[in-house]
Amino acid sequence: MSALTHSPAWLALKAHHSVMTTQHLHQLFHDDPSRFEKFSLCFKDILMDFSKQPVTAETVDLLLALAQQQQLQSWIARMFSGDKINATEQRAALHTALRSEQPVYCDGVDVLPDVKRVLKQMERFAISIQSGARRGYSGKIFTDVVNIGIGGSDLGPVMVTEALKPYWVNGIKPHFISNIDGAQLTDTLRHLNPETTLIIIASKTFTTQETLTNAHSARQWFLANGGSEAAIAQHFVAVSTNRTAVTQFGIDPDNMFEFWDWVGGRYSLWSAIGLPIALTTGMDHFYALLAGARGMDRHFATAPLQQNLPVMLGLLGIWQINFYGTASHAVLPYDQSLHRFPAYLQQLEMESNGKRITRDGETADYATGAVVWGEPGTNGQHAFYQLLHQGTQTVSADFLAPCQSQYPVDDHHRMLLANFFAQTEALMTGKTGEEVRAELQKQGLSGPALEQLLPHKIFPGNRPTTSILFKKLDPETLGALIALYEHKVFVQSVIWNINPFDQWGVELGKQLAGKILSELDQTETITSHDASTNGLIQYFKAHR
Ligand code: G6Q
Repeated sequence: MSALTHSPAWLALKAHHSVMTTQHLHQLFHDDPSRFEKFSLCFKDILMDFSKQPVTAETVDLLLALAQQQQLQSWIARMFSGDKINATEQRAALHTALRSEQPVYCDGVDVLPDVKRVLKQMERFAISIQSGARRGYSGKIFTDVVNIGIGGSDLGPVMVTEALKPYWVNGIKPHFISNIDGAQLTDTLRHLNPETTLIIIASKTFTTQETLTNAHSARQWFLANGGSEAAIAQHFVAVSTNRTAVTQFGIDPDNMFEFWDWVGGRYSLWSAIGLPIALTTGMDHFYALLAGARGMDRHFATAPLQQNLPVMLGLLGIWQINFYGTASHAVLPYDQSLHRFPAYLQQLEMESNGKRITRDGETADYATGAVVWGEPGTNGQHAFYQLLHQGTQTVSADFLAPCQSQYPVDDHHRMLLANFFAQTEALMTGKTGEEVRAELQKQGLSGPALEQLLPHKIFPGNRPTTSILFKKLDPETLGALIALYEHKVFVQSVIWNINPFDQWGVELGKQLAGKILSELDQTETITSHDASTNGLIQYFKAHR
């Protein structure tokens, strides 16, 4: 057994769980009508209601005791102050410095001047593109921005530009190419005119096979469709930490936007990786996004743990994952604009905390994360909610919604929110046998027909949800929401004693394909792998 699962705070929660597990959420609400007031928190326009989680005041106290035991406050301070808490890569994790207004020191040097310098460079560039001062090779203004990047160099900008569509600058459209599958590149570029297309190659390392391959193909497309070598400098820019590789690729370092190794890929949308956001929505809105995240940073760093949204969200996850054994977590935005938010959080959470070795090099004997997934409501209701309501496993869920729609159309938003409230209520209360029986009798059913149908219409309820409501999905609120989840992930990593800032599993993927790639060109039979992999390679070669 690990030190964590042996620890007093853990054991106290375990004992408490054995009592709580006999209680139905419905009963908890019946016993205490003030649950909403007790178990909801506010930060600016964001309300987080966790009263539909199986918690009492004692649960909260015990979770906070666990946070204290794991020295959460000291870890938070270490992260903000630039300690090299990404120990396996000997790096700081300073994404918060990207939105800071105060000096932040890394290796004794204030990083803020560099951060501000690149933000200014982005601002100048965005203004020059939007105003038409900087144009394509034929003198036409830019109308399309293509971001070529993958993982952390893709998901954040995709999610944010989609979420902030109502803020798009007139006449500029973003496109994203991430997959090495030629389908995405072909499908994106075939609609575009090289004369009016700006291409951003976004890669922290500038060595990622998918991105570099797509970048080379985009270059060929540009040259084959009217562009010239001389015009490349006007149409291609890079975002990277690797100046040498950018230069080798043929991009003028003047057209490079820099960031730093203390920015993790999945935490990088606040850096120059956010260039597509700035170009599409305008630098003012990018600054507002940063301001929203900065507000949440301050809240995370200074609010008492009990009133701290990221802390409580993280601890509720611990309660579900480690004590209730909930292995699946759904993110359900009742806002179509957030349709890529679940995919973004999937990377943030699963890449950060999907680890089995602790900071001390031990194998964790406890779960370190759930499978994160989701789709916007109400689409999900007509697809997978069946399992949430009546399946054999419990899935925890975050429901998110704005009070004001960005797209007010007739009665749509009222109906959307009615679904949000109805679903969280139904997941919590369920429907008992007696209720179903009364319903069926009212419909005129009786005898064996009623008895046969009855069990199928029972809903156990007691399904845990957290509701996050906010006034409107403006850039500032979105920034705060993203930072809320970034810090939630950090809180959980501290409890689990793991490093959330490395990603050796991703690195493995980057190495593995390289070896097989050369084998795909060999004519002789491949025998260097297991029988399955050899067989699959042979089949592919025979049928390509
Ligand atoms: C993120 C991961 C990973 C990374 C991509 C792209 O935290 O490290 O998703 O962002 O593999 O890497 P590059 O930006 O270096 O191309």
